[in-house]
Amino acid sequence: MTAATPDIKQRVQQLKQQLQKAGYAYYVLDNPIMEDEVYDRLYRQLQDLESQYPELITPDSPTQRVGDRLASQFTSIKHNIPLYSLENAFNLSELAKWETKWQKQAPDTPDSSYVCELKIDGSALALTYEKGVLVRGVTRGDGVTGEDITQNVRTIRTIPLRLNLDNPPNLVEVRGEAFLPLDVFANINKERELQGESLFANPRNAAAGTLRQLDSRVVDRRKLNFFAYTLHLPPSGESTALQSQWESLELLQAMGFLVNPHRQLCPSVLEVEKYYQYWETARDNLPYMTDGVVVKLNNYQLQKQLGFTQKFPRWAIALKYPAEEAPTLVKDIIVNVGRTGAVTPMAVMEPVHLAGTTVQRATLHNSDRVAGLDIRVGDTVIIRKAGEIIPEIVRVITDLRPPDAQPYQMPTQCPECKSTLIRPSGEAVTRCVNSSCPAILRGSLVHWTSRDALDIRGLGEKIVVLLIDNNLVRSIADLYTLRAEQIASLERMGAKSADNLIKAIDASKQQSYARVLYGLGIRYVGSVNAQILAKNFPNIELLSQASISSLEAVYGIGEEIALSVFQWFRNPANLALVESLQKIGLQLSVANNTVDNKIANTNILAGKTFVITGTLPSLKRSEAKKIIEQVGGKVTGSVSSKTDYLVVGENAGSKLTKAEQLGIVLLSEQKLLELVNS
Ligand code: 0OW
Repeated sequence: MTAATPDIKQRVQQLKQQLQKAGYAYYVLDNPIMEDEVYDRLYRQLQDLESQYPELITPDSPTQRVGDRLASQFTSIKHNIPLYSLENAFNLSELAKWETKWQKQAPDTPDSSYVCELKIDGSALALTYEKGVLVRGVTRGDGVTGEDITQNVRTIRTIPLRLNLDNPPNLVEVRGEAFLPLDVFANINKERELQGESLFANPRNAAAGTLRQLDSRVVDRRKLNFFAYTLHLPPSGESTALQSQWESLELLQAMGFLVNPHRQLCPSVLEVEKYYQYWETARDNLPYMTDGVVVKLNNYQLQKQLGFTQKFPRWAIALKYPAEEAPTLVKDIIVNVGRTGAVTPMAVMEPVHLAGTTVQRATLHNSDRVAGLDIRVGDTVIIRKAGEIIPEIVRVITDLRPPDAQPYQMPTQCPECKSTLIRPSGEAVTRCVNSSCPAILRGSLVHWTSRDALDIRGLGEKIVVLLIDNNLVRSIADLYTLRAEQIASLERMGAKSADNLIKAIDASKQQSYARVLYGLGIRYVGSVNAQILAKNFPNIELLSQASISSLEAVYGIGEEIALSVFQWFRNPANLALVESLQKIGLQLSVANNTVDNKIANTNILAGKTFVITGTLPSLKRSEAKKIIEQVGGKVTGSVSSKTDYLVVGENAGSKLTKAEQLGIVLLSEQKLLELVNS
């Protein structure tokens, strides 16, 4: 490799600065300074230069936010300064008592102003910067020791990789709250529901769970955010040392952090009370969860004078909003059989108005949770709903239990098909494993016709149920042999709508291979993973023959997904379905894919010339050529100085020798697919 010239070095530095500035404007200021396409082009220029001159890669480069190595575990780190939690006040009179208490300890303070900050309902993080560069991100843990999750923290776009300071101090510590915006949280739960996984009960759990993912690519896709609220600078003799919390928040913002914009400097507790009362309802319109207000004495001298108890700072308090709870009667406990066969107990209750909505049902998750609560039909329970989140049953008021209430028993037979339910060892979930169970069939058909799958307009759950109940379909493939008169005979269906439905079903044959993969409903294969699998295994034969290790090797596909895909293709009923879909004419490869192929619309290899030599492990040469051309690349037959990449398979010959002499970048099939995916 040739060394980087001063011009190249300068270009790399310039690209990094431009991309950092653009990223800050986009993510922190929410005020983009360039179009996405321009950003992407600059980003790829930097990536290309860094891949040609790896010695120019620095940890604060925008290309270094998402790592591609799985963490095996997280190391424990002792915090330099403990991350204290907060004493709680549940109403304004408790706030007044807190004020009286601290005033007794510091009666003559010249500055008793407060800073009010919304209490973000997320997961606290401690960040360390050395000479302005982010070197470590640690979870709060128990406040004294946390886990080093630096790789995951780097994916949070509102956490700067380098502080926006001209001459940064040697060491800076920043604390704040990592959180999931409500819309992101809802999408994560929707994806998990579609995959038959358990749902996160609230954004706080989802944020904490995401931060502890071993694969930072999963963290990156979850789009975590971060509000900074504490700044620790090394003690510096100058009087410029920080004097107050308000100043710290201003400086954090200047450094490039996202600081909550609804903070307020309050001269006295009267303004604190107004702030608290205003946000009790106004917070419902915020795009993230809050559970109170953090009230802090602003003056750092006063904070120092008051100090800490064993657990809390004496100079701050969390003024909480009462969580919305209400009693109601359990009228019934039913079970719902999901698309994956998971049998979920559900409490049906007297309707009760809670947190702005009428609540009638609450999931009981699984039989362990039912047993834990010992919830029975006829019980009176306290249910709780904070913000937009799924109501949960907090406890049973056993004193109000009717004498004849019986402990709940999970059914042993599937309520839909009567087959015996099983509870796989080590799993909390009880399942129906009869693949022709109407509930599983119903769920899989609804999933197949859904918007992100085959998108068969007009074929919703109601008609799916009619088709199953009238024995017109027993599998996904049966949809494609339906005749208009069969549909027209269904209730509320006329000849015209039957005809439209047949046309919509037929048109779905043109949907992309990636959509078909997603539509198959393989556990843990959501629409994003389906795209990744389609790009890496360009036809379904390759995917069905792929080993677990080759699946795991794919960027973004973890162990759980790899195993699920591998096992799915070892189920004869699934292979029979794939064979039927092949005969029907569904798209089962990228080669002749025409619709909705994200690859075809991107020109990421525009202007790049490739030569392919040797036998590739899984791609035919024509397929590799097609994939390169689909993203704007050119494939020629011979190596020359104009060649950018040589794709090398088994038994590569003279082309490889020539490419090595010319210093041409060599790519394996795997690296080619990753390049195409990037
Ligand atoms: N969640 C928050 C928040 C905040 C710290 C400083 C010293 C003790 C608490 O929005 N705005 N400000 C602080 O200040 N803490 C917060 O959250 C705490 C951190 C640990 C437990 C809570 O999440």
